[in-house]
Amino acid sequence: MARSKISLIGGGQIGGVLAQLCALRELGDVVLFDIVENMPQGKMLDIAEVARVDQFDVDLKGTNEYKDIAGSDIVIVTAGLPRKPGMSRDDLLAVNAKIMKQVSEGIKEFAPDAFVIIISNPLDAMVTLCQKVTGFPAERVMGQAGVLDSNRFCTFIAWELGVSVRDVNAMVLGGHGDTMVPIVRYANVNGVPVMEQLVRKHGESKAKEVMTAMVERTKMAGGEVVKLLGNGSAFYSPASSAIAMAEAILRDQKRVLPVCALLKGEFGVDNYYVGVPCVLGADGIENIIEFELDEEEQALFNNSVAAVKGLIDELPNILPDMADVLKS
Ligand code: TXD
Repeated sequence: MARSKISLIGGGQIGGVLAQLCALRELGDVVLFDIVENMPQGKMLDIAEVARVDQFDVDLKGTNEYKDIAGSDIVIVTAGLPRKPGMSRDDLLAVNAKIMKQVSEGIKEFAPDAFVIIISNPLDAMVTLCQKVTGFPAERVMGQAGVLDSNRFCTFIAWELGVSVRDVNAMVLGGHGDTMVPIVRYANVNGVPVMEQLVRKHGESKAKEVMTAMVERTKMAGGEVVKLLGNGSAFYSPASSAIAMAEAILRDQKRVLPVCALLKGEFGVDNYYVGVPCVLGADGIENIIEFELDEEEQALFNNSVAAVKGLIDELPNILPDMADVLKS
């Protein structure tokens, strides 16, 4: 069987980790594209030169030319600026929208059959823009945010309860911004509700406080890393999260993961990209798993969708030549 081909657009912090993870897991041959000359070639040479130690057999290529992404099964996009301390993801809209337009045109021309996973921020707006520019079917264009945000929530729960994070299930829905919605009601440790464990540990009122603190930390977790790093944003965790999505598609795993997907009426939202639980397999987003939100969750979800809408509404001002496509 021929190897899969994965192209990574953006060879910075996340792009480099993505390339290494693809190689370590032998997901397929990898192309790393960046506009900076020599840098992607250098990173791929560096990774290739440890193939014997790490025991992988895949071809690795760094490039500055879009033609090298031809025949890709999956394209993962990290091109764009990361935040600096004090910035919100939304502050990146104007500069990253211009980059995303260029990148999407490259993908459309050279990898028209690929699945596309966007990582660049502000995530939901960047996925929307990529889908509009490429015109690819929505099940082939998606964003990574929820896998990471949910994993952050699971991590804080595991630390609080002193259990393995592998046994924690908790999801974060909505847009990948300060309004994201950690779903408390369904958070569980191998089926046992987290809230019940917190009440047993702390008593009713303290349990709520502890949960609220974990929810708030989850929402601000990206900023916490940005502040500590001082320069740039999280890169190991978004890379691993996107690899889980790519692997689910390439190996037809039917994983249920929170994915930034185009909603067509699900959760009461029409024609916007936001994070919801999806089945990922060989056909990309094969199903959106809808479930009943309670009144408070739905209100928080709607608020998050409204924040995404606000960004989408700004796109035609940033890209006036795209106004018609963006309205379609
Ligand atoms: O979970 C998530 N979705 C995220 C997203 C979590 C953390 C960070 N997230 C966002 O990913 C972050 O806000 C940024 O928008 C992207 C990429 O973050 P990274 O840390 O990898 O940024 P770098 O190191 O600056 O790398 C970006 C690369 C850099 O090498 C540039 O030269 C390149 O993008 N770049 C381009 N590549 C191709 N084409 C164009 N036009 C281009 N412009 C810049």
